[in-house]
Amino acid sequence: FTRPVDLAALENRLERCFGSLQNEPFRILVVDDDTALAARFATVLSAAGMLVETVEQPRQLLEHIDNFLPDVIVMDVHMPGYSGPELAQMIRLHDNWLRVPILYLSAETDLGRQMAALLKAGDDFITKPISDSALLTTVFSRAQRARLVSRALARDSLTGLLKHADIKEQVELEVERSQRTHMPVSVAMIDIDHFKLVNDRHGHGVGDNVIRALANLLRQRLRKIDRLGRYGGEEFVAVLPNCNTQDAKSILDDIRKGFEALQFSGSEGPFQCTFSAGVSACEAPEWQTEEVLERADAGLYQAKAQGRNRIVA
Ligand code: GH3
Ligand code: MG
Ligand code: MG
Ligand code: MG
Repeated sequence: FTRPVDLAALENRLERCFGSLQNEPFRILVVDDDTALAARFATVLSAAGMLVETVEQPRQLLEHIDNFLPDVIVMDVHMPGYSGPELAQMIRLHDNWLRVPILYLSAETDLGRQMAALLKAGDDFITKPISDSALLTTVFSRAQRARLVSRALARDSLTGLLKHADIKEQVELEVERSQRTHMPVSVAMIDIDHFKLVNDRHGHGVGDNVIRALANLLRQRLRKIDRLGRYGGEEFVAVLPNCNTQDAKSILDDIRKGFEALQFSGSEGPFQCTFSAGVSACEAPEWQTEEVLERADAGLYQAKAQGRNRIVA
C-alpha cells in the first residue's frame, strides 16, 4: 500500500489556482456487480468527503444517473448480462451525459481489450487491484476537471459572466429573498451607448474588447454578493441585494465615470465609450421578476432618451 494522499493539501493547491470547486461534495457513481468491492470504494471515497452511490443492477443505471447527477462514473467492465463499455455507450446517447468522465475499472490486463473498451465511450482505465490512494487521486482529479469544465461552459465565453438565463434566475432568487426578508434589492440594466458605431468604425474585434472592459470594470466595482450577467450583446444585468435604488444609482454612477475615462485603441486612433443604465427595485410585495426587469429596462430607455451616459432610477 502506498502513502495515503493528503487530499486537503491537494485541494488547497488547486483552490488557489481555480477558486473553490468543492462547495458541493464530488458525486461519484460506482457501477460494479462485486458488492464487497463497491462497498470498499464507497468507504474510501466517502471518507475523503465525496458523495458515493453504488449501482449493482446495470438495468437501473440511467435512472440512477438522472437522479444522482454524478461528476464521475466508475464502471466495472465485466458484469453478468452487461459489459461496462456497452453501458458507457448507452450513457453517451444522452446529451446531458456526453461529458461525464467514465473510468473503467477492471482486472482486464489485455491491452487490446482495454483499448477496445476505451474506444467505446470511456475516458480511462484503472486496473484492479488498485490501492485506496491510487483510486482516490484518480477519481478526485477527474472530478476536479469535470467541475472546472462545466463551470467554464456555464459562463458567457466572451466575458466569463453569467449567461442570460442564469442572471435572470439570480434576479428571481434575489427578488424572492427580498420579499421574504423585507430587505431591499436593486436591479440594473446596463447598455453601451452607440455601440453599433464602435463596431462600424473599429471592427467587431475592438467592439469585443469594449464589452470585455465593461464586464471587468463591473466585476471589480460591484460587491461580492452582487450578481452580474451578460444579458445580451452589449447589455448587462446586475443584481444588488440589500441595496436600495439610490445607493445602487450612485454605485452605478461611479462605475459610469470610470468607464467613460477608459481609453480604447481603435483603427481610427484612441476613443472613449459610455454606457447608460436603468435601476429598479422590488418595491411592492406583488412585484415579480418580470416587473422589476421591465422597470429597469424603462429606466434604461429614459436614460437613452435623455442623451445617454447617465443612470436613471
Ligand atoms: P444605443 O446607444 O441606443 O444602445 O445604440 P447602440 O448602437 O448600442 O444600439 P444597439 O443596442 O441596437 O446595438 C447593439 C449592437 O451591438 C448591435 C450588434 O451588432 C452589436 N453586438 C451585439 N453583440 C456583440 C458582440 O458580441 N460583439 C460585438 N463586437 N458587437 C456586438
Ligand atoms: Mg465484475
Ligand atoms: Mg447599445
Ligand atoms: Mg443594446
